[in-house]
Amino acid sequence: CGGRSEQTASYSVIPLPQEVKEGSGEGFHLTASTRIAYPAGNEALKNDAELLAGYLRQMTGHDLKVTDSAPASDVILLRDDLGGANPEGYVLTVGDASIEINGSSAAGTFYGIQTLRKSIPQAAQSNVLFPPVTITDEPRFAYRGAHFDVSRHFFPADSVKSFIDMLALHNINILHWHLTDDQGWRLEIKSRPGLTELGSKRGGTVIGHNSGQYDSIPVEGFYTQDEARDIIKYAADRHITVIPEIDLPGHMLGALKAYPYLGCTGGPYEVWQQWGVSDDVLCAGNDSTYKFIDDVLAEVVDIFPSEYIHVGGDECPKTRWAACPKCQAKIRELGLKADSHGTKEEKLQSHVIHHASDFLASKGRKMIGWDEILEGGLAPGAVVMSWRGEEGGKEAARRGHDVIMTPNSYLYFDYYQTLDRENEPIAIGGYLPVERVYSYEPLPADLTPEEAAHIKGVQANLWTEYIPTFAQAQYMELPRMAALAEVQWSKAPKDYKAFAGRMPQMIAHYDANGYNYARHMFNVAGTLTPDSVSHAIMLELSTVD
Ligand code: NAG
Repeated sequence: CGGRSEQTASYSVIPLPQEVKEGSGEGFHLTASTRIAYPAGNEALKNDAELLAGYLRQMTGHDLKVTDSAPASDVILLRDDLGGANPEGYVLTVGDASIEINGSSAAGTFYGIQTLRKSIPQAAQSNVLFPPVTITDEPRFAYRGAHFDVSRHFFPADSVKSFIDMLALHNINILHWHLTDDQGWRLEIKSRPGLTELGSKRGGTVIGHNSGQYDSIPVEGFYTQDEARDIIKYAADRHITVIPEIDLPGHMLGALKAYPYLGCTGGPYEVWQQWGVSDDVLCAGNDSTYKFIDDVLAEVVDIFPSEYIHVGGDECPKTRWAACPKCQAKIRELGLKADSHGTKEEKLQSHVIHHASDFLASKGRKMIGWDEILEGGLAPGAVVMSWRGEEGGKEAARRGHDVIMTPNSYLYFDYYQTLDRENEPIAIGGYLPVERVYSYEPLPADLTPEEAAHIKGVQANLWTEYIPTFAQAQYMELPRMAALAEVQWSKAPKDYKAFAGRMPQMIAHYDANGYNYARHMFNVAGTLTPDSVSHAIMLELSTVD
């Protein structure tokens, strides 16, 4: 085998495939002469084949040839004609002469590729023996999301692509891209140039937990529409859909800075240098606000091909609206009354969200919002993202709406990973060790099967108030993203010890990619340590690579 050593693959990967059946025979020897073949004319599989070649180069040093004329042996064969109800399902068969990955669609093939790639235990200049096997696999949930806040801190396009690579490694198929907030507007909107000219810049950032002191270090940055399209394509090539979020009517200081007439008081407003919930929000009594929403969403829909567009809806205080003559006039004009569904200001928020939803529907799109969109009445067909626990999600499911579960107590990756406050980088608060993420069960036991069918999936969120660098974003994501992946994908009963045992091989992939991760979550053998282990021990272990 060309004088190279040979490592043996292990199918104990993350997320755990649904069924792994040992085959007979010797297995497949991957060497420099192995070919990767795709059906002639199949562009999607050609792209998948090239990605596979890249992954294999990274783990073995071999630069395998990609071809559309399949040799009889020594070949990794990609197909997408498996059939089957789940478009993301695949069968991976390893024999002596070939490996075949057949998906129900190119996406299914891509997940078979991920499994194959992750079965290589370490990055080395080596051949690989893949033991004979048949793996039959498909995801538990169709929506497997990860959210990335690029407003509180800006991350350049290359970092977003690296984030997308991390998602691919974890079989995640949705990037929820949080593009706007009080601390910065990050997407070019041609009809409103002020959004990025003024709204994407702040003069500094509060030090620590809203200490009242500021660092005076400017933070700025935004994505041009071309850059956004390039990122969407990069994600699509990895079978990932980008869902943009324009957070409204609260969390809007970025926009108010540029267009103060959109606020109830008329401003002036500043791009916020601190964290939390601002009283200043879009004025819901002003016709220009509705025009603004339409104009922004029109461009968003033009850039992003996703079926769903996220319009936020979270944390919109009603103080300004209660005192604003225009908002009160609007409430009268619409005949909004307080009732068991909410106050009249909450009804007004519901009116704004209905407006956005109707606009998106007119463009053939559907709306997602945070669970606050339940207040004052849900827009028809709205998808609810349940973040303040699961209650909002359960209520929405009972009313027949689709739901994405992202309860903060299990899936907010901006929370601390350990109890060690001295040596962990500063975080927003909370305590969310990887074991707790792993323990999350997205289908609440008290829903009927019909209601539970509305829970379309699971997502973890990365808010970046306390995450100024991409290396730290990786640190907060990893290894928790591995636990998330198993919650999203695997149907097998949970077994944390077994999961921890599969982690070292995953870490080899983190290392091969140069990802930063929370090393002190692992002991020398690479097994996850319970957080009760004293920090002294963890620190000592973290120095062992
Ligand atoms: C919430 C806010 C978010 C903030 C995060 C921090 C949602 C939907 N809203 O207060 O803006 O960054 O928590 O954990 O999460």
